[in-house]
Amino acid sequence: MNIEETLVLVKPDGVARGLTGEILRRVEAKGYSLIDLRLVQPDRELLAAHYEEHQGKPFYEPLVEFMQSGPVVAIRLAGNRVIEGFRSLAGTTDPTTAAPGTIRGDLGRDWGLAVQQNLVHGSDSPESAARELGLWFG
Ligand code: DAT
Ligand code: MG
Repeated sequence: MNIEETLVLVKPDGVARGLTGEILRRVEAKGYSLIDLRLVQPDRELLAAHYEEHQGKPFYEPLVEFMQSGPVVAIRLAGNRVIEGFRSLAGTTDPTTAAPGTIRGDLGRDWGLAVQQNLVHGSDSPESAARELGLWFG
């Protein structure tokens, strides 16, 4: 067993479309545990720290703007190999090509929305998870 914690975000598009429950259902059905959960209206400072690795990339500004467009559900999620496991549940970054069966593949709307509107975020390593959980949950 390798019990880990990860940061999951239901992004503004997921909250606005009423998909928080469906996303939580998938996460709980997989056997992961909700440790903490909050509705957050993130400010630019939080998002700049969260997306530090992407600063300077062409999609950075639209991404930060989009993430401020409405409330986000932040989840502290625990489970065996949950960092890798949640990213597998989420699917690859672009909803157009994310595999069917994944959150992004099944629920990411393919009607010309920008790639950043891909419903969820999940930390990508133990180091990222520790850093991001600190930012969102203190
Ligand atoms: P992921 O969220 O799958 O970990 P990432 O960390 O590479 O992906 O990028 C963070 C977010 O930025 C991603 O969820 C959506 C957006 N993004 C990434 N690549 C993009 C691109 N080429 N065009 C537009 N948005 C992009
Ligand atoms: Mg990432």
